[in-house]
Amino acid sequence: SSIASEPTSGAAGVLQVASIVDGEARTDAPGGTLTSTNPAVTSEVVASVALGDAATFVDAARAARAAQKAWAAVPAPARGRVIAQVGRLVEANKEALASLVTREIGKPYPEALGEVQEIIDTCDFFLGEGRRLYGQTVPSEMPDKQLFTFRMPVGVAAIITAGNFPVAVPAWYLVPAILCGNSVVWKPAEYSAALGDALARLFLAGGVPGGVLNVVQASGESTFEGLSAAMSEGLIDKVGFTGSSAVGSRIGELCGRNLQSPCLELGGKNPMVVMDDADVDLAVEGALFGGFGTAGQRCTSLGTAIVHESVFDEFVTKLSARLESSPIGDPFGDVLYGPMIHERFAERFEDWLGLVQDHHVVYGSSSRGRITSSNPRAGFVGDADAGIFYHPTLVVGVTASDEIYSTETFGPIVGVARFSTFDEAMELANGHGYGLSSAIYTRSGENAFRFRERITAGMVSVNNSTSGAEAHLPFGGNGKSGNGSRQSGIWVLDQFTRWQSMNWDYAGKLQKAQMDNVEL
Ligand code: UN1
Repeated sequence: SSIASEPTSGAAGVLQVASIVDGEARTDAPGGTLTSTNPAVTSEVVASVALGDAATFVDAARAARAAQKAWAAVPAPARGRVIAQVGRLVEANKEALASLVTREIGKPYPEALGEVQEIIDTCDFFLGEGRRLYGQTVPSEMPDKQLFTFRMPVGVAAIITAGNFPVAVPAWYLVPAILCGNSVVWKPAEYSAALGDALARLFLAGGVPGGVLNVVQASGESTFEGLSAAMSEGLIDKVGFTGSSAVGSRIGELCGRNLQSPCLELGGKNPMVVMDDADVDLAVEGALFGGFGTAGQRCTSLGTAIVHESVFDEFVTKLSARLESSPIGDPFGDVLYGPMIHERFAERFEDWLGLVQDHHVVYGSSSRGRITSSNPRAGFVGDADAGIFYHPTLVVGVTASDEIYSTETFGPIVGVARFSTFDEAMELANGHGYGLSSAIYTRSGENAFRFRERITAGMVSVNNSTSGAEAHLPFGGNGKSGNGSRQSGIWVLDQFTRWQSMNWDYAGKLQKAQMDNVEL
């Protein structure tokens, strides 16, 4: 069947989702069938997903390879117009796509609208880049000779993304990759298969040719197997991966064996330093949103608040009070956060709750863990028994030797550590080895710049939360958070293009570089 702009609805509005290779839905399911459910009401089936396997991935890579040269031959400004058209379609479907984000992964609706807006912003940015994609003219060592640089497309990009930002983060890869003249094999997270399908259909309906964007719905292991086979056949030129540091390191090994450097956006343990001169109320709001917004399931979520001893008690008391009064529940309601994305995230989160049980857990100690009618929460919005909801947990008195200090948790849990000197704060802010996002709360410009100089993270907020990066600044991390690659803005162009140099000699005689230079 050919791809129209609307996904097929089966019984009771259940979306029928399959891989899309060369513009054709692959409804056979060699990898079995998966059911995608609403994490706020797990009895509600969102989609039935026909999974592909490793061979589907290789087929998709072949289709991408076959389509790439013709796409690269389309002038970049015309590719930009296609991206602009995709942006307009996303805008026209903003509420529908945001509702599907809320239904399939439980992200509160206002945040889901913000996520869809990030796609629109990305398309806006890259419409303009289609008319730039600048190279340079460079002087030569010799007379009658001119040097140039050009950006070349990479070729075929394999993009593997996570379920917590199921449409914006994929768009950060797909939009620039396609704009730069590449073709793509995209593997969305299994938790967000319907969103992967919906976003891909908007790209195809906007005018991206079928072979230029292929979607493989498959398990992680099949994808790894397919990626590895496609790479050994020379079908993949670039891998972009957003997900855990553990999987990122496997992808990195595979790419290394194939002499490729992937774009890796991995985990975070993002610190927030609260100085003695901070606006504590503002810092509390930053911790509430950064740590508990999206149920802590952002790679930029706050890990540990590192608080000066003089404001420590005030900070903990105020943050506990804000948590106490913040509604949690139905992500279509007015809530601080909704459910965990999937039962698999909840299982890992339960492990964390076990690990911190000996700590001083100030909030949620009497009612911790899963929110149900037998472990209720005042002010819960919706039906607690129907979904995967968790009480917020604040772990007070975290030190560098605690496991929770140095490991990403991906759930509604925040550690609070105490410091007295700036050096101690910086040691705690960097010592876990991640380096994605960070924040400092202070009224002093000097503190802010000293923090910026000494933090190893790729992103720094002053008096704002660790999460909420804008879509046109470089996004990415260091250490365990990635391999130094950056997405977004002009910086991502270095992921999806390679520099080509050219020299043009019009002297009419052979001039030898490094030998026939003009003597001064
Ligand atoms: C992620 O969690 O993978 O900075 C990305 C933010 C968002 C992106 C998060 N704009 O929180």
